[in-house]
This record gives sequence, structure tokens and C-alpha cells, in this order.
Amino acid sequence: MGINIHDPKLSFFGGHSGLELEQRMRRTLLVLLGMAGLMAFAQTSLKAENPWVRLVPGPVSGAFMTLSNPSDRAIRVIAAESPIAGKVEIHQTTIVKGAGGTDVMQMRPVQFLEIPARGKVELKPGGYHIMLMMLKEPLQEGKIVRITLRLEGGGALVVEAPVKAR
Ligand SMILES: [Cu+2]
Repeated sequence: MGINIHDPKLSFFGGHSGLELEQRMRRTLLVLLGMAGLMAFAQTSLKAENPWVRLVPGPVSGAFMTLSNPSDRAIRVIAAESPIAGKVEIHQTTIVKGAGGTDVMQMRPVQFLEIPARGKVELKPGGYHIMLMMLKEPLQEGKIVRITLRLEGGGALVVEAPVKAR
């Protein structure tokens, strides 16, 4: 059986003809496809520019990059992970006054890193960074380190960062 949408006697939509109904359904489908496209865009709009991992001999290193958010909503990075590290944290380096009034660099984990709408956040030595801890093997210059940034709301950004001596 099935419904013949070309049947002019059908009146689901207040007396529209079958042809109008079909056009309306096509438009609805296009709108739905468009929305799906926008949702996919929202998940991947965050970009990482110039990512790199600092070559160090020890079991702890930092990853740096510029995160840019071309979307009109703020994006929060809430966690990070990497197959080369047993533990990964988002850190912020700050300058605090130490004993005797000298400036001391200190770093601490942050709950999230927010990239404002149409804005950028630079992760750099002395500022925000991705702390790679409990490295499973020594870093090698030029080797690519894969880092997954987990975003609030369920999205993720996979970053491929080469190891550099800087
Ligand atoms: Cu750190």
C-alpha cells in the first residue's frame, strides 16, 4: 500500500496538494541535513596550530600549541590524554613571590582551558601547557606525539605534535 503523496486528495497539511507536500518534505530533509552539518562543524571547529612537544631527557615534558576557536561559542578543553604518557594534565604557569620577594615560577593544574568565541589561546612555555607526565619511553626529536584534547560537551580534538628541541 503506502501513501501516494501525489494524490491531490491528501490533506495532511491543510489542503496542500501532494506535490506541495513532497516539496515541503524535501525542504524539511534539507534543513535536517543542514543542521546535522552544523552540529558536525561545532564538534571539530577548534583548531590546533603549530603544536610541539619539548625534547627533554626526563619523564615529564610539556606540549605547546595555539588553539583557535572560529565558532561563535566558547570551547572548553577539560582533559587531555596521550598514548606516550601515563598522566596528562592541563597546566598554567604563574609567577609568584617567593621567599625574600624573588619571582618564582610555579605551575598548577587547571580544571579547564577556555578558548573564547572567535578567539585564540596560546599554550607556550611560561604560560598554559599540556603537561605530559610518566612518559612511557624517552622522547626523540622529530617523533610525532598524539595528544587528544577532550572538550566539554563530548567532542575531542586529536593533535599530532612533533618533538622539538627548543
Ligand atoms: Cu606543567
